[in-house]
Amino acid sequence: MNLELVLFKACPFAQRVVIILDHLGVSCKRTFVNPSDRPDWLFDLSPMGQVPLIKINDTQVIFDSVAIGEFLNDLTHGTLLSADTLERGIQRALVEWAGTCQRAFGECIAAADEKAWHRAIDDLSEKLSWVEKLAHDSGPYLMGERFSLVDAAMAPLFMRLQALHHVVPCYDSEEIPKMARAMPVILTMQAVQGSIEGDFSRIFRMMVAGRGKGGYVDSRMG
Ligand SMILES: N[C@@H](CCC(=O)N[C@@H](CS)C(=O)NCC(=O)O)C(=O)O
Repeated sequence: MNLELVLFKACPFAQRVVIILDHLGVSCKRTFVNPSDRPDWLFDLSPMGQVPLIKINDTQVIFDSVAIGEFLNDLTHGTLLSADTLERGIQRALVEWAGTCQRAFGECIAAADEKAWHRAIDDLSEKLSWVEKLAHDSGPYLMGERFSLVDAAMAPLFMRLQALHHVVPCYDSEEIPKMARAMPVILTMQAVQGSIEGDFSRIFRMMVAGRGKGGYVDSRMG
């Protein structure tokens, strides 16, 4: 099967797919698109012209990182979702929820001032508390012994949270012990480390400048 992933360089949703591809050992061509100059063909392949999308044998397309992740896992008879029906349902719910957390993170780096920052960080903490609540008591990964689609969905957010934490403290490990336990394990995985091309701290700086120029986080970046 011939696969081609269409992505933006710093898109956290596309990064999930890169992690899954690498973890499963699936080879796939990558086509980068400029987010500020999206080609017309992107809108022919994906309803909102969003990335990621994956082309299969140049004829079929699957859009949305959640659907692509499940497709790749099915394709390889992978173990990124639990064999247990109930556990699999919870994992799927968390993969979806990770997207909501990711968007809440975007509001944090976009905060115009301190008041907006506190509002955004409180909202993110509240959203992350659901991941903490549903994560397994024992690790090393969020859902137990095995790396799962939940870890792949949260990895790009963990990378960004860690970068933000160096600039402005944005979480208390004692309040999120299960995530704090899984975060370093996930972030040091080869598939995660290799999922962003280039220096992530530079990319993060650009993300903040793009979303929140002159705002609370940007003004603290020095
Ligand atoms: N639910 C989608 C979200 C994808 C998404 O928001 N992609 C962003 C880039 S990170 C995008 O294409 N933004 C352009 C737009 O929404 O117009 C997924 O999980 O794939």
